[in-house]
Amino acid sequence: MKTALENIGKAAAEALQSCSDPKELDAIRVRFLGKKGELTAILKQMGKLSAEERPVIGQLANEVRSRIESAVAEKSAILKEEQMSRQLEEEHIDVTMPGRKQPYGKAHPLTLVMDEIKEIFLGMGFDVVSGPEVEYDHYNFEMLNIPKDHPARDTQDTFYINENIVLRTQTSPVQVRTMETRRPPIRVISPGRVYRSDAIDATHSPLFHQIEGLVVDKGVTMADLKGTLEIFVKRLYGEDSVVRFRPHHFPFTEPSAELDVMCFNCHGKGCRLCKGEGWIELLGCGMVHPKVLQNCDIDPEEYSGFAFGMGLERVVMRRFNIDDLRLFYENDLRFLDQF
Ligand code: 2NM
Repeated sequence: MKTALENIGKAAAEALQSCSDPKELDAIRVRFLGKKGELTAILKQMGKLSAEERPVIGQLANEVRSRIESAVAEKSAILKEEQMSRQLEEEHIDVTMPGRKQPYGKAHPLTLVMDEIKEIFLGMGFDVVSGPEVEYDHYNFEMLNIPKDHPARDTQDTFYINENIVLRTQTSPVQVRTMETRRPPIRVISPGRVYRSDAIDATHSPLFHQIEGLVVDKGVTMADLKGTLEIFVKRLYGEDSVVRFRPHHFPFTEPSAELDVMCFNCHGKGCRLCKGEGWIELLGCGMVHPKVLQNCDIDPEEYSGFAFGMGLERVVMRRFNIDDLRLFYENDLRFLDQF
């Protein structure tokens, strides 16, 4: 029995020696010290011993037990410490390491040119106004003197939400709202997204951007329109730009015109850029129709105004020599990085 106890002590010491993780340590503890463990099994046989042997073996058994217990406790402390230093090593942060570089984002080409155009008009005393993209038929058409049977109202062009509500096809409804809520003098531009039910190709998109402008005051004339827009074009395309006004028709202006810029590539001779025309169409404009003023409760006998509208995409495409407008909406960084 003495030998058996000594063997248990040795076996426990060896097992602890090679033990390297807390689970294994627990198994060792149970194996040697547990209720069904090896030491208990031996002690259960104590009854068979003689009265002289019993205290000797009893003492030895207690010694072996406490040796194993303290060895287990010691090992447990060592393992905990190892675990802690491993964790510290893993979670170690090198505060001297350089940060990961975050590339700067940049403004979209449409935003760049839009900001430039806004800046030009702000410099001439215009306010920038905005309004809803989901708009009442009333503001998008009715108030602008676009009658029910006008081709511009055709479902081919307009996205209808329901009978009375559309996605705005131009930003003019914003100007109507401005005329309703402000009294002259009014000088505003309304840049923003507009929607038309077009098939997508290199020059058409169901979503594009417009900048429209409006001036209403006493004594505003076609000369103010021409002067303002000529200054705008020279600030946008350079002081040596040449413009011309061609008669046109819009339901919301009378008279109406389109403004062309002389082709800066061929100076009017005709080339690929201007498709042989020598001139590039830039915007539509005109004197606000008396009916439109009246609709907004502005007396056309007392006040007059001019308005204009242009598409942003075409201006940006010419500026950066971009041949496909779909590039604006694809968010491909290889494209966007170039501006
Ligand atoms: C254009 C062309 C001509 C225009 C008219 C108005 C309003 F609300 F005052 F009547 N806003 N914008 C206008 C005039 C827009 O776009 C080609």
